[in-house]
Amino acid sequence: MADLKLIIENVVEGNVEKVKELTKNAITDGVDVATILDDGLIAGMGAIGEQFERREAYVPELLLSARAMRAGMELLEPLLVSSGVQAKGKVVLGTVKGDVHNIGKDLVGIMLKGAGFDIIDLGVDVPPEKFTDVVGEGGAGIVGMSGLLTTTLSFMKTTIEALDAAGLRSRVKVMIGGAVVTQDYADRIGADAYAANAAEAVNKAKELLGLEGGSK
Ligand code: B1M
Repeated sequence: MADLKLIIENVVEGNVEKVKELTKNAITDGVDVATILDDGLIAGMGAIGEQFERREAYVPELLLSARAMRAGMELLEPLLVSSGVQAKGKVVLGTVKGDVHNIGKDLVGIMLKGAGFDIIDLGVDVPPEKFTDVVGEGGAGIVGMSGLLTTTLSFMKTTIEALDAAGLRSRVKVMIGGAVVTQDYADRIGADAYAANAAEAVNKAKELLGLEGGSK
């Protein structure tokens, strides 16, 4: 437990090398990967987020913490992505237009990959037409959108409308998530699923494609 507390502290401090070292140590000590992620790295981002809300931290500090968290995540990625899993379907993933937050989206991508999905990661600040272009190329079963800003959340709705206008909506399921997204919002904009975290995203994706192990 002491190590996880140190991981939190060093993510908050934005100390990349220390986060790497502590994450490696936790892995070597046999700490469960999900625990390192949830109770160490993500908890650290949560703590700096709270400081940001209280105006005790500012954007540069957030960036340093994000960099430290990503350094830890990179070490966990091979362990989260289990080998030899059969491809379950293709997910086109991106953070919506105007929004550059990528940590949650990347985590969802890693977990989906680990569960056997093919991921086409469009990155951040993805305009609706980019989603429709890629879905138009065929093969995708799910469009996954991440959004962390209230101000740009409406691009999720715009993207669904763009898929509709391009005659592609019936071809794909739409899953959304991110700190400011709710089930209620998903219902209102006509998304097929909402997931609160990366593990739930995997269950919902399976459920959407009618695969075994979905949450229903
Ligand atoms: Co910004 N930011 N940020 N930020 N940032 C938030 C989101 C904020 C809540 C902080 C706050 O005020 N409390 C706030 C948004 C408020 C709002 O709109 N309601 C905010 C703001 C205001 C801003 C700026 C406008 C600040 C400014 O410039 N004044 C600016 C906007 C830039 C832009 O996008 N245009 C900005 C910038 C930044 C940084 C660049 C400095 C940095 C991002 C670095 C990066 O991503 N590379 C940053 C960060 C780090 C945060 C906080 C602190 C942490 C976000 C994070 O990575 N969390 C965040 C505060 C917070 O969330 N508590 C905040 C960890 C991550 C694992 O969680 O992304 O929620 P999350 O993902 C989860 C789930 O939500 C879910 O699964 C993930 C894993 O469990 N999930 C999905 C996510 N996507 C999903 C998709 C799915 C399913 C589930 O299906 C497809």
